[in-house]
Amino acid sequence: MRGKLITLEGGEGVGKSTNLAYVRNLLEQAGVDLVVTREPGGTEVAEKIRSLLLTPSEEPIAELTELLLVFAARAQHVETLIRPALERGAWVLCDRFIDATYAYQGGGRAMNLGVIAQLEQLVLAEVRPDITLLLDLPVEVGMARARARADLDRFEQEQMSFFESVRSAYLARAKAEPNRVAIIDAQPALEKVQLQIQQALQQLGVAV
Ligand code: Z5A
Repeated sequence: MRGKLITLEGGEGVGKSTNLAYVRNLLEQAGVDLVVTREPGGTEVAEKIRSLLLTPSEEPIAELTELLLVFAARAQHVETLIRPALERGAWVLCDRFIDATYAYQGGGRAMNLGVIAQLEQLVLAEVRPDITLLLDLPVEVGMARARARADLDRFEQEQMSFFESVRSAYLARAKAEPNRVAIIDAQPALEKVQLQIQQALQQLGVAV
């Protein structure tokens, strides 16, 4: 039987890395054969593209270049890692995926959603997330957490209005697909966030 693709999404500082470890642990305890990966990245070549995307450079990266790099990394990731894993029945837990493109390039950069949809169809074909956990947080809270954690990458150096657009685009995706996307309030203490994650996975039919 084909495996499930579970994705974790959200803006800056929402706690994706922290909660990815929690979801991984829940699924492994449930005996799931699990592949854990991330975007952009997840394979040797895609990780090289990630580094191009995240490292601040003197030469600005044009918006279209950024979009195509995101999808180039994804094409490599889907072809060589995600689809083969799903086809052999493994589950894939991915830190960011297609919703991030609609949020960052579609929302943050205001790029044409029709173009994104065409690239989505070309690159993903039949591969779509079964379940998405959207960690949601007011932008100023997330930015304060991100700033306290480490140096800011190329995206994290954007203006607040960029992140407000990212957040709105994510919430619009969740509203459009409530059976796939669970909104998790990422503001309370970690235990409360993780309780919501556990409940969402149960409600979405993932037995843990
Ligand atoms: N990008 C794109 O533009 N288009 C695309 O299609 C894709 C990606 C796929 C890389 O993402 C960038 O790529 C991303 C968009 C772009 N933009 N950026 N930046 P990334 O996922 O690798 O980068 P990230 O957003 O920095 O993710 P992260 O490392 O998982 O960070 P995080 O969500 O902030 O998680 P964290 O490090 O676990 O948490 C942040 C801090 O908050 C940390 O100190 C925690 O201890 C703390 N924390 C977590 N939860 C709590 C609670 N509940 N209370 C208090 N403090 C907490």
